[in-house]
Amino acid sequence: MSRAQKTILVTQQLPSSVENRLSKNYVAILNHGDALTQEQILIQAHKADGLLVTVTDTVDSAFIGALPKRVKIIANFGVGYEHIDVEAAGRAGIVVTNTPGVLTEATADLALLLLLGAARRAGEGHVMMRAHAWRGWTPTAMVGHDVSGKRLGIVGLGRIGLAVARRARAFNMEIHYHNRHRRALEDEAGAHYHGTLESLLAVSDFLSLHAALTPQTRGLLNARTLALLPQGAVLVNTARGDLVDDEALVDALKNGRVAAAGLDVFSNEPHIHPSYARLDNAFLLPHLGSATTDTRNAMGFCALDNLDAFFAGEEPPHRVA
Ligand code: 8YV
Repeated sequence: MSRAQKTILVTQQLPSSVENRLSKNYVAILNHGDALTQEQILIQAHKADGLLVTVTDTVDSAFIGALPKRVKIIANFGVGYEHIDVEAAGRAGIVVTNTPGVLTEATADLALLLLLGAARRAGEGHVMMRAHAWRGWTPTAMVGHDVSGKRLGIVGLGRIGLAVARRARAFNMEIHYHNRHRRALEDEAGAHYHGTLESLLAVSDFLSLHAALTPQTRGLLNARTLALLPQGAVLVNTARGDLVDDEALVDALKNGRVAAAGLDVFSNEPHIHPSYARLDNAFLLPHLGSATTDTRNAMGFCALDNLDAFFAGEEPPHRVA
């Protein structure tokens, strides 16, 4: 069967250039409405040879078990794939792919935006201006925290962590990191390695999370570990909300143990912990890490490259199961 006869079911609207390329090469079942539920996907899946899914789709073992045999590949639009049970997919003989690399720079930019925004109280200032509540400049109003000369702890020095480190050096920050394995010297570029998370936390005036969400990293930052940060540290999360125990972070933001947090990702998106929206020192964005036109196009094309290779009988470039 040629590629043009293969059918791909897409669960969310994609950039038009991506949908156009998909529709040229495949029978594309597109969705320009709300995100599909598992039941809605399953109703249409019997027509599909592949699924193109996003972070909002829960692809768990029950769902995979209910997929018709015809579905042979699940191409994820995104690098993180904790929402897909890759072991269940493997058992079912379904290939899973992701889109690494193409969103590294955009996500690292956003981490710096959060780091600076949280440190310099940009969110509070913006809200004040929008409310016409600014009473004028004073020497003591809305003072924040310097970034220059501070220590930045990076949890997970992978592609995005490295790109954050490169940017932070330009802001004169000292880079520390914790990884399961120490990076090669040329990757470290002077960054200080910590063999344990605890050791990294103790020196992190700023902490930026770049670890994948796994059973081991879920709740990595909790009451115990947050208490190891220097008093008044700033936390940045562009990775996954479930790396952080929300209750513990809310407490730490309330009592000043953590001076500010810049958060782009949350547990149970889009239903964020209600306290975040009430905390002046929480600088919040709605999961914008990869949200630029070029990057979202590149993510879509990367997902299509994976599908093309698979249906050409080749190994997809970014196979994770
Ligand atoms: C994506 C992300 O927008 O790629 C990831 O893992 O978190 C985001 O940048 C999202 O996953 C789209 O599915």
